[in-house]
Parts: sequence; C-alpha cells; structure tokens
Amino acid sequence: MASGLSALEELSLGPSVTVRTSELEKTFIPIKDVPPSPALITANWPINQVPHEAQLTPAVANSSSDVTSTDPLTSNCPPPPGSLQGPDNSFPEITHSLAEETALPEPQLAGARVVSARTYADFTPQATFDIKKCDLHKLEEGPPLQATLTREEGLQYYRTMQTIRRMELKADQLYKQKIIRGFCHLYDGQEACAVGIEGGINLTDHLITAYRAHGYTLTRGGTVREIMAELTGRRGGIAKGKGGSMHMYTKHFYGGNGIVGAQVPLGAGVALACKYQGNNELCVCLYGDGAANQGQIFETYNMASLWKLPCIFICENNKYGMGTSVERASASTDYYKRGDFIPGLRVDGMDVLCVREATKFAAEHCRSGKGPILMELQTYRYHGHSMSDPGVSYRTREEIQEVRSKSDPISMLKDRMLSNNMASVEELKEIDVEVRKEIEDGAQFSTTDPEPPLDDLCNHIFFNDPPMEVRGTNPWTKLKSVS
Ligand SMILES: Cc1ncc(C[n+]2csc(CCOP(=O)(O)OP(=O)(O)O)c2C)c(N)n1
Ligand SMILES: [Mg+2]
Repeated sequence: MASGLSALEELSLGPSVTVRTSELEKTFIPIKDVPPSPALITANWPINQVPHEAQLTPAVANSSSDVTSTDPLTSNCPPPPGSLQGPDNSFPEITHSLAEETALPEPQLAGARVVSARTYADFTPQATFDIKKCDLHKLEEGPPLQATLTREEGLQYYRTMQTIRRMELKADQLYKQKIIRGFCHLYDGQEACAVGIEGGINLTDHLITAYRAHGYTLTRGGTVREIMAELTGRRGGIAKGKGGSMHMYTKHFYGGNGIVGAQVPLGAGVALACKYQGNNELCVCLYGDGAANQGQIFETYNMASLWKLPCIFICENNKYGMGTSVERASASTDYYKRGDFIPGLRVDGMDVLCVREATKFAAEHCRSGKGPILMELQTYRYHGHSMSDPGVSYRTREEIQEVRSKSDPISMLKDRMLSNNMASVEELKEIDVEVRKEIEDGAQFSTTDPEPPLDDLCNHIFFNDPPMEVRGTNPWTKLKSVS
C-alpha cells in the first residue's frame, strides 16, 4: 500500500485517500444500457475547463434555493459551496446495482427541487489512486504510478464518457432504423482514451483521428445535436450535413478521416506548423492497430523524428482491425515500440487516469523540444468494426462480456468515485438522466432538422473563394466557397 495504510483505512472516507487499482478491480460493476428519456439539453463542458460545482447540473444549481421537496432523482445532491445547510452525518451506504439503474423513474428535471442530504463538504474533494505502470521503450522514466483525481474532474470525466457511450448506442439504434445510412464506426468501449487524452492536453492543442471519430468530436467541443445531425445528414450537423459519420471537424480537430493511416502524415504536418509558428502547441495523431502496419506511418515517424516535431502518435489498439485480430495482422504487436527510434509507452487505455497521466507525460516530452513520442493505448471496442459487422465472427461473445464486466472504463471511474466518497449514487444517476435526455434531444433534432438544400451542395469546399466553375455539370454545382 503506497501510503502505508491498511486497505480498509485507505478506503475510508478521509479528505484525501489513496487506493490500489487491484482492490477496486474486485468490485467492478457493469453499467447497463438503459432506455433514454425525454429531452433536456445540458451544457457541454470542455474536459479541461471543469465547471464550478454549482454549474454541474440544473438540479444541483437549484439546491440552495429550495430544500423542501423530495424529488427522488435529485435528493442527496450536494448544494454548492457556501450553502447554509449543515452536514448530514448519516452518510448513505454506497451500493449500486443493475436493477437500480433500470428501475430509474422518468426524469422530471424541469424546475426540479432538491432535498440535499449531504453538503459539498461531505464529499472527498480529491483522492490519489495507484495506476498501472506503463511499459517503456527508449525512455529512462515513465509517467507516475499514482494519479490524483479531484471530485470535479471525476464528475466531468464521468459525464463525458457516459455521453459518448449513450450517443453511440443511440446511433446504433438510428442506424438499425435506417435513419443513419452509410459508414458508421462506433466508439463505445474506448471512451477512456478520448477523455483521458483531452485531460492531458489543452483544447488549443491539435488532434486528428481516423473514422471512429464521434467521441473526439464531442471532446473537442462539438455538441450532441451537431454530431447526431451530422450522422443523419442534416443542415444542423457539425459539417452542415455533408460529412457524415467519418468526416466531422471542430476547431483544432481535423477529423474524421476515412483512408486508413492517411491522417497520420496530415497530423505530422499540423505538428510542423506548430513548430514553425513556435506556439508551444502540439498535435495528437491517432490511428488504429490495423493502420499501424501502413507504410506512410513509418515515413511519418522518420520525418517527425528528424525534424523533432511536437507530435504524439497514439495507436488505439482495440485488438482488432476490420475483422482481423492483431495477432493475425501484425508481426509485432508491441505497437509502442514500432516507432523504433521514437520513445514509446504502452498504456492501460481502459483507465481514464492512466491515459491522462501518460498523455501529460507525452505532452511534456513534446513541449520540451525532444520531438515525437508514441503511445499505445490498450483498449477494446464493444461494437463490431462498423455497423455492417456484427463483431462476433472473429471474437467470442464471452470475450466481449468479460471486458465489459471486468474493465469497463465508465464502471472503473464510477467505482473509484463511489468507494472514495467523491460522489453519491444519486448524483451519478442524475448525471445519467441528464445525459439520456441530452441524447434523446440530439436524436429528436437529428430526425427533424431539414436536409441541406441542393444549392448548398458545392459550397464550403474551399476556404477562400476561387473563381471556379465545372463545365458540363448540373446548374447548381457552381463551386462557391463560403467560410
Ligand atoms: C487505405 C485503406 N485500406 C483499407 C481500408 C478499409 N478499412 C477501413 S477500417 C480498416 C481496419 C482498420 O483497423 P484499425 O486501424 O485497427 O482501426 P479500428 O477500426 O480498429 O478502430 C480497413 C482495412 C481503408 N479505409 N483504407
Ligand atoms: Mg483496431
């Protein structure tokens, strides 16, 4: 035990606690997918700009103004700091079961009133956790073996991971209803990668990924509405309904790229721009285990290393390419070593804290002028490769179930927070309710918003407005640039 306390002492409710990952692993609780509820839009907070306690939910914000009613959904939520309410010593037993989640009553958050049984001061404001040691390549030292999580960070990571999870499950549903068409690659299971990476860099840094891009579009500032409307090809989509699942962009986020591996040299180009401009920014360049075998990746490693580009290459190793396991596709599955002359880390990609600490370490490496670094995140995707792949012909249902029950990234964070009194069961449930409402609202918007008009088809191709016409095409295809 890192702190010298017994396991029981370390799990007790102190102001700051240390817990071993192995102890928490025994108590993982799978999260069950529950049907969504009617719409409510909640604020979309960038990961690195954690809201003030009082801003977290409408219900929590209401808690100091009215403490008389007994809405079962919002009771036990902490009021903001400075609330007049005194602490309640009858701390409820921390329990959580699937049955509880499925039996959640219909949310009634509009104008909800809160009875707060616990004050802000009752929660542990931060805790330190032992995290898995990274494997190192060409590095003397790696990321720390402990990570400190504040309550605000934990709540924010939880909300964001849940939003990604629910958004993907809703996309699955809309796809099966033939409302979303074409290619669609879902990210559920891999949420700790996106959220952990964002926790380790700044929003002004740059990020580029492949086609499994919905989660990153959200963490880079896109809204659920914009993402879902893009999936259904509507005007309010983040690419105005003209990109679809694989082609979403936001500020400092360069997609969303369909050609396997092609985003990697593009990302190195972005890193070159950062270096050229001397702005101390970096580029995170994501690719999969399948893409890791592409020739252009090795060309990029070479140039990035020669030019000492501030580039974090991240291989999200979800154990499979398009229906092929890594063992069948790669002569070496040590992806973190495959940059050869580039230092590398192999990281537990199911643990948001591990990913965050490794990313901070990698970012520091880049910003100190040492050049590129490579991270392999060991993760897992619950869905098949794309919506046309049921995902069970090359792996067993038992394997998927085992990952879900033993190392689900959302369950791991939830369990850490609950076992350390960093949040209450009710509070996390309330976040779940809000997330479900936000997803339902996004789905509603994405099915009612109009499609882009035909005369918009060729707009937004160029950044400026080059005088350009294409001969022999339909009258509406005058290429016009509107930025
Ligand atoms: C150059 C190229 N070759 C093949 C494909 C078809 N393809 C799409 S995804 C994929 C597998 C990629 O697997 P991986 O890099 O592990 O990413 P994951 O889907 O697991 O996230 C393939 C072969 C493509 N889009 N582009
Ligand atoms: Mg893969």
